[in-house]
Amino acid sequence: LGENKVRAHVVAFAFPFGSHPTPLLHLVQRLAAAAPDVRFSYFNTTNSNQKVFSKANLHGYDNIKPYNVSDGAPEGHVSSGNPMEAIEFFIKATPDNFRRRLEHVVKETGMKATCLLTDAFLWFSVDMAAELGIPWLAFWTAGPTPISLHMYTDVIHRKLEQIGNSQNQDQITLDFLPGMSAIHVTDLPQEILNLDRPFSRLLHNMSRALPRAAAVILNSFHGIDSVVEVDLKTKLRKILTVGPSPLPSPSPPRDYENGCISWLNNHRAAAVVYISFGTMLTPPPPELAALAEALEEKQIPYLWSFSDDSKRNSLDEFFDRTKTLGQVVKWTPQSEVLLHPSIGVFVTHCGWNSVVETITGGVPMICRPFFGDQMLNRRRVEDVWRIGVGVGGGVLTKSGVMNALDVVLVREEGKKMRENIGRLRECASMAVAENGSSTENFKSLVSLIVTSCHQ
Ligand code: U2F
Repeated sequence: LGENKVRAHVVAFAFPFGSHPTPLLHLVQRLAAAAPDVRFSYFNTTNSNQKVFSKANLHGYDNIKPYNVSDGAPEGHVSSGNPMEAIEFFIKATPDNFRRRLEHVVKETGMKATCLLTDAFLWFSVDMAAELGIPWLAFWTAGPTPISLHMYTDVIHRKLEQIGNSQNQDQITLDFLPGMSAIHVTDLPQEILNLDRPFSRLLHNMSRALPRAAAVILNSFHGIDSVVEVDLKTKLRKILTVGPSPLPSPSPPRDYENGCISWLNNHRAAAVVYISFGTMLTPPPPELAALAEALEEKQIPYLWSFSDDSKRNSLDEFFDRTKTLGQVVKWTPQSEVLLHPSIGVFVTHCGWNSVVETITGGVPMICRPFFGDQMLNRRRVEDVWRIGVGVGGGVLTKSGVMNALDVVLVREEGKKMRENIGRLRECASMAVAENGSSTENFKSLVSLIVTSCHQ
């Protein structure tokens, strides 16, 4: 990168937990390819940078530079294994960790930041950007429903106070909010219901800061939640849906790592169950056992992404017995897996990236949500878009999984789900086609970034 040609300097701040840093890096990669003479500095904690960059391929992206910031954990601290502990240490370290690194980078490169592109969670960026006189671009890694509900946190609290204990919480829907009549109070994330914890306060502060962002970017597409999208437009200065994001193509192909794509090639169309619970959680052992028993009893081929070694022991015998039936791997090239014709159903926790990837692949879901926005996504999937099914009682049981597998793979309802997902997939491909809404929004984003150096 010829420094004297560089016009703008985009500084990206990652939220270093779960899958958050990866979609931000993908967005930075897309932007870096579209604007080769803009410099991108990507800030993330040391640990998370190591993980993200070991999977990413930055070959050819000379205009992206990673930088480490402190994760806030006290020196020598031994983790309790509770992810909230690490999140709270990190929150305490912000914004100073990012601010100090930014000062170093500006000194080292002689280039002022011309724009902050940060995970929306890092709401303090709005003040930092204002101090620097540059725009804040907030990247929301989940769907339109949860961001809208965060913006309505105060309204929801007032309404729930009014209702008091007079009604069974199970029965109360959010029909007083635009596009939310299908959502139940019991689907709401704890971070909206209970504002006592530092992480909830972070998200509450975010909801108040977002209207000041120059733009809010979503890995979503026009038409998936139209009423919510229209309503969000009245609250935010600019909303740019830019998904589904094409992944920067890896080289060498990731399949070389464990051969799961070649394994899928040997299976009939829509015959295989794909299982993954994302980057942050593994179901408790009794649920894992129930899922395994259902697969074995039904003799359904499976591809299982299982990265938590501490919980894998309990299934060792099952994996051994079913070696010819299924494959268990630590990591799959998931978006490619979901595009493979042999996949018939996806057992998922309903993380937003998984939902978008499965829509792109046209694969219906069996949903076992755990926390955050996952229950909201499950509700849309099952009751609104009708492209998947939950499991009876909300937890994985042998009979519940067997029934859900029948619904999706054998019964008429499954066929209907595939038709419905086909329609959403069509919306997604229209959005990313030439002149499609996501394509045009992405161009607006590039232009915001390129012109940020003239402000
Ligand atoms: C948090 O979600 P997660 O990171 O747990 O789950 P996803 O949003 O579904 O993202 C998982 C990503 O990891 C990829 C997969 C997704 O892009 O393709 N992956 C893979 O490539 N190979 C594998 O073997 C397994 C996964 C949070 F918990 C959710 O509630 C939020 O919705 C989400 C977004 O904010 O972040």
